[in-house]
Amino acid sequence: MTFTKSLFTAATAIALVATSAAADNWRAWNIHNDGHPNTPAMDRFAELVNEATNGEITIDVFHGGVLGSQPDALEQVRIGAIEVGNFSLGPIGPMVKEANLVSLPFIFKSVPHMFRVMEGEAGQVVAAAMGDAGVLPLSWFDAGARSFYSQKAIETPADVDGLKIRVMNNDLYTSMISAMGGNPSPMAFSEVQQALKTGVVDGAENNFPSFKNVGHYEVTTHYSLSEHLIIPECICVNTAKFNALSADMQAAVRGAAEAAALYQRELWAVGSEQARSDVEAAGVVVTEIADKAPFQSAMDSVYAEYLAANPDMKMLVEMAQATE
Ligand code: BDP
Repeated sequence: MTFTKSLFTAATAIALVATSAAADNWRAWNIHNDGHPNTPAMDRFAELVNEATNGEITIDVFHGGVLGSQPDALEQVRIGAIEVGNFSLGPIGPMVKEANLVSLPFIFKSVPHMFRVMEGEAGQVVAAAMGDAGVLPLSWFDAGARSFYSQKAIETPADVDGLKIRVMNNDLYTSMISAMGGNPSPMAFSEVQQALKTGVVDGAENNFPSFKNVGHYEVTTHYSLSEHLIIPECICVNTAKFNALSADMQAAVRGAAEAAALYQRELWAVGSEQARSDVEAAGVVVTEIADKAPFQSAMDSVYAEYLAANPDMKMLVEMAQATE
């Protein structure tokens, strides 16, 4: 009995040593720099993971997109070369069909509506499909709404006609711009400021914090509140890496991601107001659009073509639209 017990104790001791020797160091991708709400939120995520796992998992967060463009980094996380990151669901659409739900213009009525959908049944379908594809979402970040900016106010879809507009990599966004008569130009985020400055594009679309933080506002005169896309972001982890963790470690990492997301949403609320007033103070004219119906009806053809090509997405779209 004593012998068995001491053997057991010795085995446990060896196992403990082995576990701490195998402490896992993860790399996290973040496209944003200091001054953007997601940067301290990702730092907080790393701190919380370290605490909650007693240092068994440590995370180095690489800010400013230094580990690569968003489509590249997504592929890296999918194959496990980078463990985790803060991603927009926009560029995930080409990789995970279900994630494209959120890239249909005006699919959400508001940011709270987006969260209700993502936290409901439709969100579970999207999350499961992302996990199956290798990028498992652990929590959702607020990314506000995206609006157009250019050297003139955009108050109706006709104002987009003939403009070259930068979009993220996703066919739904090129269709969205084409439906208004514009010329879509998919481009990496890091190239947009220069493209606006040199006139390679006439405009782009983003939320206030991103518009401000990488200096797009310095080379643009008008920001028009079309709010055509409300795209959630995630803390997404390589699925195999996460599944290989013990149940306790999984709970610790998920809990850290959820807490970091709540922190991010607080930072976002303050930061997006601040970014708006900063760009206005710098001289950008912000135009309210009282009636967005013309923009919404300009998207009818985008929905029709999309659902004709992806009939299996109809149920998910209806589920989102039926969510109160
Ligand atoms: C920002 C998102 C970031 C995108 C960027 C873009 O947070 O993930 O890469 O927009 O437009 O709002 O590329």
